[in-house]
Amino acid sequence: MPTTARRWDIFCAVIDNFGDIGICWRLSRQLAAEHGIAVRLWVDDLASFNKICPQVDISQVQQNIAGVTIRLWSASTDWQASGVASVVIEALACNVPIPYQQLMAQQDEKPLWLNLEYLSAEAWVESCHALPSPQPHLALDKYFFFPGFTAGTGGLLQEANLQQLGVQFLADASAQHQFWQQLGVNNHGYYQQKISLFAYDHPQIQSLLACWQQPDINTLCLVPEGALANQLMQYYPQLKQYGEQVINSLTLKVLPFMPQNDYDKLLLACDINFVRGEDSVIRAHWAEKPFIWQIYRQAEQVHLDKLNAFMQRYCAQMPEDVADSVQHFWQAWNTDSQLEHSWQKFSAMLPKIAEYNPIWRAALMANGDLASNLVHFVEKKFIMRRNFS
Ligand code: TRH
Repeated sequence: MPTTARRWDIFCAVIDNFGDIGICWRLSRQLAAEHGIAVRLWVDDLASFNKICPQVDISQVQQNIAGVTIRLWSASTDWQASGVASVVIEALACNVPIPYQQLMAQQDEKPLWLNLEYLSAEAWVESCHALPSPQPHLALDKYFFFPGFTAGTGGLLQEANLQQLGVQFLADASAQHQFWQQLGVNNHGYYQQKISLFAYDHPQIQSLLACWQQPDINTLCLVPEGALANQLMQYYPQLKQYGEQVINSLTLKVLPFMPQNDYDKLLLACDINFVRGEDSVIRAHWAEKPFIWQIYRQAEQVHLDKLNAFMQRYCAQMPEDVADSVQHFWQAWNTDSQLEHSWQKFSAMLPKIAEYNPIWRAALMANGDLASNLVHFVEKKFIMRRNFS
C-alpha cells in the first residue's frame, strides 16, 4: 500500500507563541492537499490555533478544515477509540502520549514514528537527520527528521504553488489594493516604505523607530498584536489596539492577528519584513523581500549560536559589504543593542539584499520541500520494511 493511502497522525503541543501550531498546520494542509494523505492533526490548544486559522471552532473536539481532521489532544482523549495511524509525527519535541505509544506497539503492522525536530542551520543537523531513534522498550521504528537549509536535511516547508501565487499577487495591483483595504490601509500608495514588524519585545525599539521618522520617507510600520505592540502602546499612549498613530513621517499601526495565508500576503506586500521564531522567518524567505530575523530566545544564549550558524549560510554568497551590514544589524536586533547605527548601514544595502534574496531562495528550493521529502522518506522506509519481512 503506498503511504499516501495511509493515515498520518501529527501531534502538536503548543509551548508558547504560534510557531508550533503554525508549522504543524502548514505541514498538515500540504500533506492533505498535495499528497492526498488522510491527516489527523492532534493539538492541545485550539485557542492559539484559532488565532492563525479563524475557522477553528474552539468548542469542537473534532472538526475538518482544508481536508485535515483536527482533533483536540487532551488528558481525556480516548486513544483506544481513536485508533493509531500508520505514520506518526511528533512535532517540535512534543511527546506522543504514553497510551498512544503503547497502542502503536500493539499493532501487527507497526506505525512509523518520526520526531520532526526544530529548525537549525548548525552543521551537526546533517549528521543527525534521518537517524534512527532507538526505542528498545517498545520495539517501534522511530527516526529523527530535521528541517534545514542543505540537501543533507529535510528541507523547508513550501507549498508547490507558493512561488506562482506570489508572482500573481505582486502582478495584480487590484488584489494588492484590496488586501491593503482589508488591513484598513486606504492610502498605501502614500508610503515609500512599508514595514511589517513581527517581533518579540525589544528594549531599544525606539532607537529604530527614530530612524523611520526621517522627513523624506513616509513609512508605514505594521505591528501584529502581541508583546511588541504592547510595548509600543506603552511608549505611545495614543496608539491603541488595532489603531494607529502618526509620529512625524512614521505611521505605526497595530494589526489583529490574521489568517496564515493573509500573513504570507503581508510579507509579499511589504518592502521590509521583521520576522521571528521559526515559521515566519521561512515565509520571509519565500517572500524574497529584505528581512530581519529575531530568533526565539533560549537559556544561556544558545540561540545566538543558531543565529550565527544561519547568518553564515545566508550571507555566504553575498557581497562582503552587504553581508557585513546584515550581520551587524541582525546581531544588534538579537542582542537588545542600540539600533540606529546598524540600521543606517543595513538600510543602505536594501536594494542589494532584495537582489540577493531570490538567489538564496533558488538555492534552498533545490533541496526539495519538507512535506515531499517527508513523504519520500516514509515511502522508502515502508518499502525497505516490506523487502526485509
Ligand atoms: O510565534 P513565534 O514566536 O513561534 C515560536 C517559534 O516557532 C519558536 O521556535 C518556538 O519554539 C516557539 O514559538 C514555541 O514565531 P513563528 O515561528 O514565526 O510563528 C508565528 C506563526 O504565526 C507563523 O505560522 C505565522 C503565523 N501568523 C499568522 O498566521 N498571522 C499573523 O498575523 C502573524 C503575525 C503570524
